[in-house]
Amino acid sequence: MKPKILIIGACGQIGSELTYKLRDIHGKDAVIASDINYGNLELVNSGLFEILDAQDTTSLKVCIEKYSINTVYLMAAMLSATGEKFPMKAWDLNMSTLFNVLDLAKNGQIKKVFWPSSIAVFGPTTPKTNTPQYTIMEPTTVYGITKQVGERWCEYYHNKYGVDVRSIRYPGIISWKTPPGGGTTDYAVDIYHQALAQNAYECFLSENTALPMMYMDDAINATVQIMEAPAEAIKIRSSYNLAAISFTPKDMVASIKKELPDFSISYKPDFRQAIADSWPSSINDSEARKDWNWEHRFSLDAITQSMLTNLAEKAN
Ligand code: AKB
Repeated sequence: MKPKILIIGACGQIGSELTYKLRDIHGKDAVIASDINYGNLELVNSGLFEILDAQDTTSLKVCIEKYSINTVYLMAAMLSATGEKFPMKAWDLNMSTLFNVLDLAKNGQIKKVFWPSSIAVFGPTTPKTNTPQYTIMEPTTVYGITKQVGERWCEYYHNKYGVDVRSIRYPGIISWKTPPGGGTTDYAVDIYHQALAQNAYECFLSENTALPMMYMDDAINATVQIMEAPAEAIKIRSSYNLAAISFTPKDMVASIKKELPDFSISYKPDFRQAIADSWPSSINDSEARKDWNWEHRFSLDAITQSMLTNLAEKAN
């Protein structure tokens, strides 16, 4: 099957880079980017783009038919920090878009779905280090609840209706092209922007808060890899644990200081500290490594070098 791809939420942090990567692989005309508004003009102007509210079943169906789409990447979601401010909006957005896409797949209108889950599916009762694939999951954020419930529904649609849906539990993602929005792990991107702008940063998490993180290049490779794997290789149809590295704000400071020795940080934890404290500090992703050969490439120092170089070039 030659993929004809729709990316929902293409203006966002991961959606934008996924759009560029999938166009490189499958050709410009095979990938239609969509979002609820023109949130990222560079992306909008880079190829086929549709304004689309994926909560609206009819609009989604019309777009799928217009372009004969067979593969959907559903990247639109309200993340953990914003979700706590607008709990019902987060629930409605995250769940209704998933059901709309899963139902189109159930009815045979699309053949393959990618839906991202998150480390937010875990909660304070989950084993905190080297968190296994199968374990206690009692998320305490609305975002985490939507991702956990969503995983159950993905597995259900696969088992009951044969829907080819694939998913990974993203850790915090670090990138320079498009900023993240509304997440608890966003500090790990902001810190590089502020390091270049003013050689200082006020961090909203405490210095020893360890969280699982990953560079965007690794996250995009994982996404492409799981979608390209043969269906028989995908043994888990809820969502795969996925890991690269884990670090604290203090570790980041040490890494940045290797490039910018005068960089300084202060700590002012806010409501996001409680969210971070409820999540694992490291993840066991042996199932992904075994089933579809996942391997990460970027270390913290490699991320720091790439972020500082690319952000500095972008600013000039
Ligand atoms: C967030 O912080 O909410 C996201 C995530 C870990 O899913 N980056």
